[in-house]
Amino acid sequence: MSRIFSGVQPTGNLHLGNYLGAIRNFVGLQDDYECIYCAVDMHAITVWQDPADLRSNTREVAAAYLAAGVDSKRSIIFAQSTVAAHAELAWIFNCVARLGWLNRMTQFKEKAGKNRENASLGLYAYPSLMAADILAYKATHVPVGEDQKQHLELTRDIAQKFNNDYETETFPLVEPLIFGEATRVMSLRDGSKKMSKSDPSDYSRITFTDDRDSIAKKLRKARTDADPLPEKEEGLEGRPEAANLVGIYAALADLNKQAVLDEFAGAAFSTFKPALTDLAVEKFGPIGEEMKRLMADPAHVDAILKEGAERAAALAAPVMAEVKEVVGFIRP
Ligand code: AQP
Repeated sequence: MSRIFSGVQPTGNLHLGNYLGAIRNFVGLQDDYECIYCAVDMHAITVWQDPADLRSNTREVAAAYLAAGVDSKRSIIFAQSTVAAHAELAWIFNCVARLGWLNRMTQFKEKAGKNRENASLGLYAYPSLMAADILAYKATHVPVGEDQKQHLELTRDIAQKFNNDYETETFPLVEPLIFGEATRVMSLRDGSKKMSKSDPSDYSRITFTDDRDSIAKKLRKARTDADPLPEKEEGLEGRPEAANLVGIYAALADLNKQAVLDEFAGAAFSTFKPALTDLAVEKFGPIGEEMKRLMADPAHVDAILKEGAERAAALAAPVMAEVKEVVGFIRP
């Protein structure tokens, strides 16, 4: 059976983009793959995290997985920092990856911004740790949103260079799994920016913890243009905010965008937004409620994370033994 690895950073403000682009897809994949789902706390600290918030947000990511329907008996749910293989393999990959490759990573450029000299070394090396996350388990498929495509290409480059340099076939070439109608959910305030946890405006995103009133308010305030919805999908071109809301509706309703337009062609946003609110409350609301219920029992979440860490460590152990042998580390 092929193996899946994916992760979400416990940086707070988990949102609809994280759900539609990644977490929701994790659930169905459990039928066909052995799945490993991680709260990537070591990635989170590449930018400053308050320690108490980090602990709580790590449990929140695990709770979001469970609430969305990940089954902790079938799949592995754990926190990255609790399995040492991630850090160990990341160091080896730091010595395989080339500076030139990392210099091209758009996420680093976006997150470091103008003050590049002040960014952490960890933020720069982020894609190398991500490659280690996946390859410590020889995972072959990685469900992610579109924004992670470039990092996965780098994972393939690292695997290939490692295999070539050491003349082995240790690592598989991973395949991204990017699917659904909302692989890149955009900010509700600006259709040119992706919905993101770190956007200073809470109105830019719908979060797992939003109730009906907040969802309604955020969608009411969501930026749109003045035209009614078009008849055909091509009519959404050049209308990023409209395309975003139609995409969110399609993903939540399990339809394609054209099917949504067949229902709402000619409608004004004053009609479409309340319909989208009802749908979001119906589909996303119960997941947030279940996440909050799970968060009220941190001991239960911790027990799942502990068991997951043990299972993950057992899968990574033979891979790390093989890698150390290949690299030439002695194992007295
Ligand atoms: N807007 C999005 N649309 C679709 N998928 C998305 N993902 C993130 N944003 C969107 C997917 O969610 C998974 C987890 O993301 P992450 O927490 O590891 O990091 P990120 O991509 O950096 O997420 P954010 O929310 O944008 O956080 P900040 O603001 O810290 O940068 C990934 O599979 C990602 O593709």
